[in-house]
Amino acid sequence: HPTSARRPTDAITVESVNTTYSEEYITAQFQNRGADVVVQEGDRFLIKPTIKPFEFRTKRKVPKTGLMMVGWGGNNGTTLTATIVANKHNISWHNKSTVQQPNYIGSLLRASTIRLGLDADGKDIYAPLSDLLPMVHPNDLVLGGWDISGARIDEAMTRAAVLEWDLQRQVAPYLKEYGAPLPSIYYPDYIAANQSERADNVLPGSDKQVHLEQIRKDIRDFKAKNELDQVIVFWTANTERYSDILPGVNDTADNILGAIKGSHEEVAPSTVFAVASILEGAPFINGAPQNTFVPGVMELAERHGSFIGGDDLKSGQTKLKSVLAEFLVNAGIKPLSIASYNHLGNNDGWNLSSDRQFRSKEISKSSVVDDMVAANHLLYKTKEELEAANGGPLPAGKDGKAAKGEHPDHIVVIKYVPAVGDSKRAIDEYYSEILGGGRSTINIFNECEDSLLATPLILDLAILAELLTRINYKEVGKDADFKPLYPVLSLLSYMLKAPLVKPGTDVVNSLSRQRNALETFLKACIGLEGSSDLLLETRIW
Ligand code: NAI
Ligand code: DG6
Repeated sequence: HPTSARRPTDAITVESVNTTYSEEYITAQFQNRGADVVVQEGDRFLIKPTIKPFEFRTKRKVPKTGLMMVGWGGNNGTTLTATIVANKHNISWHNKSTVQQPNYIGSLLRASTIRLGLDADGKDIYAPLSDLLPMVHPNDLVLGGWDISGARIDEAMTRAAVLEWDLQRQVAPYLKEYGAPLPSIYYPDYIAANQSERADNVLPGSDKQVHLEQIRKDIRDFKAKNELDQVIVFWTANTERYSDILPGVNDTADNILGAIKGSHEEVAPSTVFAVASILEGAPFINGAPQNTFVPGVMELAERHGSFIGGDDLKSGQTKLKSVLAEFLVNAGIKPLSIASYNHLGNNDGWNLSSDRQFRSKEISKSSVVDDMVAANHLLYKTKEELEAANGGPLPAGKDGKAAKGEHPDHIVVIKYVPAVGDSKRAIDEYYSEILGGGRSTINIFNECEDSLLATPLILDLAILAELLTRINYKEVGKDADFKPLYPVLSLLSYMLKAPLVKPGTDVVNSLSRQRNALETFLKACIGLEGSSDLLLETRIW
């Protein structure tokens, strides 16, 4: 299948004074064009275009990379493992109507393309996104990880009940060779009580420092045993409750290390994994919604220059929302309410049927339209505008919280319905104001296997995170030497519901802006301008 085809790692060559190739590096000059805006009296804007020269340097050698999943025995972990095995061994399988070939459909890197420019006949030429820079092929990822459930990976795949039986039957012998996941950290208070019956593979004791050391050792051992150059650690375990942010406990790097030493109750398993990964220099990505990255963890990542990314895979309903809400607001239509329901019957749904875990998911699913609303003050009055109209501060809302700017009502409901298994049903209503007080209602019903959407995202995140560790930059005229990117990998936002960003910078939820950022960055690394739809040659004589 073309999405799993192995392509040359030097498929794209740029011939330009801006781009140089050595055996070790691709080096590119890039002009970062922006604009400084001053908002002046009387609704006027003064804009000064800016240009900052940069140099990007990418290591060309693709490292031998391991992917260690926390929650390996879950639906995502086992689906990912079976998918890679099927692609690697070219295993096809019968479903009720056809013979299915393995593929990587749903992966931005493997199954989407990028426009490179025009050929001699003026026709657009597209290449797989993964051709832009040398990247790990998913088939080459060495897999491993942890789970609080001791089921072997083949047994866990059967338990997940995601894949067609004929595929399960054929990949099972390969999955059996992986054995069982490594024992993991289980603090029962963090996930739903209904998960306790599968927790039969847990690290003994309650000493969090001992747990931290064990996870660090697991990462080192996995790296050594498989002779890896790089290991990515990925949280695809159950959604945890939020940790309380407490001064002296998890607010600074030193405090979070101290809190682990003192086995403080507000240190979640996912935070221990994040800290272990940071201390081992292994990029850590959080595929679930909880606040693993408490302020102390962010500071620790910065201190060690160790890469982190998150939160929560953006697979279906939220991805569509980030497109639809933007379409409406950018079309000058005003969403008044967005009501999102879904029900599902897998173990994730069961865990989320517990209030505190649902709350984590509700938060990550709810923030996605905020930046689109903030971008259009013609439709949504800002807090300042409301206060000016009110002639003073606004009263608190019905929920007792401080008043904010105008915002559509937005609700998120998730229910557990065992019968539908991994096949999630998502129902959304977008209710909007149109011309002259008219109303528009858009209803959407989506049904699909959750884990088949999530698996390609995990691959994209792991492969991109690895790539971003190989890219260094220099601000020309300012930096003497090349340096790594900022540790919070906000370029991964496309795949994440509540993107983690550099503190003090804005979150971008718009899917098209997220893709554009990634595309522009990867192009910049080979000395190409960002993607533009100006198509000037089609507009002029
Ligand atoms: P799952 O419930 O099938 O798998 C989670 C696995 O984590 C289970 O095998 C469980 O035993 C294990 N686990 C729980 N706590 C653990 C710990 N402390 N250490 C190691 N293992 C632990 O869930 P699924 O469907 O694979 O989803 C995984 C995560 O990804 C969930 O948090 C979910 O909310 C999130 N997610 C899933 C999406 C999807 O479309 N499937 C999309 C977005 C996020
Ligand atoms: C129920 O909402 C289960 C969740 O884990 C979601 O399936 C997952 O977060 C994906 O959400 P979305 O909104 O991207 O479809």
